[in-house]
Amino acid sequence: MLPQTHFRSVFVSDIHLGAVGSQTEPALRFLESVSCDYLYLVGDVIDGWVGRKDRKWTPMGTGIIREVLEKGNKGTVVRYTPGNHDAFMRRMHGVQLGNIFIEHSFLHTTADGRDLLVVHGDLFDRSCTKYQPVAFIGAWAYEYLGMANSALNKKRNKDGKRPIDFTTVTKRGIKKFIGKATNYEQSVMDYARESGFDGVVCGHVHRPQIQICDNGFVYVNTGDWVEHCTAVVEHEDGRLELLRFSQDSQQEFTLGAWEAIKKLVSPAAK
Ligand SMILES: [Mn+2]
Repeated sequence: MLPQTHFRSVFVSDIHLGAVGSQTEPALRFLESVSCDYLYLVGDVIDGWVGRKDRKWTPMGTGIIREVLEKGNKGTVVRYTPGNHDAFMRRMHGVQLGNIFIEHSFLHTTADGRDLLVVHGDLFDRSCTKYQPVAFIGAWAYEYLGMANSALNKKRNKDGKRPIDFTTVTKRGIKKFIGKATNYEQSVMDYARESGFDGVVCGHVHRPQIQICDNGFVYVNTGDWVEHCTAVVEHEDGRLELLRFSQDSQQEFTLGAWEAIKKLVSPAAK
């Protein structure tokens, strides 16, 4: 077995297993090379949209599923928030299979105490929502974000903080966040910030990014395994780092082959 590097958390999304163009082998190599306390599958991991002709499930795809199951068996908490390409998995929200949890969204608290909303993010993409009536979007948003929201309120309650009225923020506000913001990133950030999170981890748009805003709010996009081959890791001290698989080193994979395309040092603890 390859030597594994340990991180507190690993976030991956948009592997699009089964789709032509999925860089399944580098994704598998990456997952095999890391161990972690928390593994977040941030949606579009399996691509259920692919038609018969284009179908391209490979043994590597099976390898990824097996690797995820194995990590779960060894004690990693696996949290899977399905996306629009693996929306069939959304029917299983609330299901726990061993150490694998399937929910629409999660609250992840970093080692340095930041509360992050983890969600695939297609809800905030106007091209996915523009033909839907407001009432539908509101109901969808409420269910979709409910798990992370109630987890945040439970935590705030424990910390002696006032609960956040998510019904108002989510049901009435979602159209505002989706409709008025200039872009996807801004919509996601506006929603998460107004909902009391300290940051958001999403995927969906295949634009890997770590961005720290003025008030320390952090926007994290895990990128994808079609074009970029990226993942985000959380170190033991809560630092988040975006990693990219280097094309040149696909033959002999080691963690040294990762090019840290942006390193994020956490802002001072709250
Ligand atoms: Mn998506």
